Amino acid sequence: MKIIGEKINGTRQRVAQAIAGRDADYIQKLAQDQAEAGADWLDVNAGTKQSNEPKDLIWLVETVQSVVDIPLCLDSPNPAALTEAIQIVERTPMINSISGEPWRLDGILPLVAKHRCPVIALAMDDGGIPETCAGRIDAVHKVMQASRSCGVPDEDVYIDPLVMTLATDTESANITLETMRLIHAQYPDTHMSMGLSNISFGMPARANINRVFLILAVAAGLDSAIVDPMDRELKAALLTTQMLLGRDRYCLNYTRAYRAGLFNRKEC
Ligand code: THG
Repeated sequence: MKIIGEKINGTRQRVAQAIAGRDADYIQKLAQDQAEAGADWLDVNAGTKQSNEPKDLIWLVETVQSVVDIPLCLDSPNPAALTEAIQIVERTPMINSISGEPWRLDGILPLVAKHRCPVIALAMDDGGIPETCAGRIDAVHKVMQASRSCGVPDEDVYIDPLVMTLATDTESANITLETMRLIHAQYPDTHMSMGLSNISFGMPARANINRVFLILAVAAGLDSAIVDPMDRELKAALLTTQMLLGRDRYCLNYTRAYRAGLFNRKEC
């Protein structure tokens, strides 16, 4: 299971402030904490208006990669911002994201093919986010047809079934999980990723919802996610799930984490 750290996201108010005020210390602490917690990639999302985005994203990339050596996940729909950011990254980044929207496929897929980056592909198209599984799978077909025709191997594609908050639709987790099962059956060589914390926007006790949803999603085929890597209980739940599903040889990861104190209540 690959973890993408979610914290450096300009839609979070404190991060938006830090970007606007060029507060490198605040961003660098978020980067170091997530890297130490074991993140495989760090999501960087400038969250700003299109005109500011390239320079804000460049500043974030430079600020983050001067203190950590894990790769970045460049989170932007904007081909111009991604094109600039990819010139200055020190390690091959993940691109977040493409979708079935032609302007994103045309603007971003050539970058992905040229730099051989892993890429997140959203299950949506120019009609927006489909409400049904069938609509989301249709969008995935469009993206996969385009990525294959650009020579991007399926193994480099992380399909995102899309997670909407339960607060506005109590079926939203079911729709995401069913979409995942269909994707897993039809595109077995791709990976699957999601923005886990979206599920709990506007709800109380968010960490609890995120944690249980992660377990259900892993059972449905999720092998990567944008999450809070510092949530120790989330990590404990994940290790336990992987072990129960037979994905932890000799229970090594679980027992190692136990010895390292992950399940120690005091420290949770
Ligand atoms: N798919 C893809 N990329 C994405 C999303 C997605 N990028 C952005 C977003 N959705 C995923 N990232 C976040 C980041 C933070 C939160 C939710 C999604 C969030 N954080 C809370 C906060 O900041 O206060 C609480 C969580 C916490 O305590 O850390 O809500 O769907 N491809």
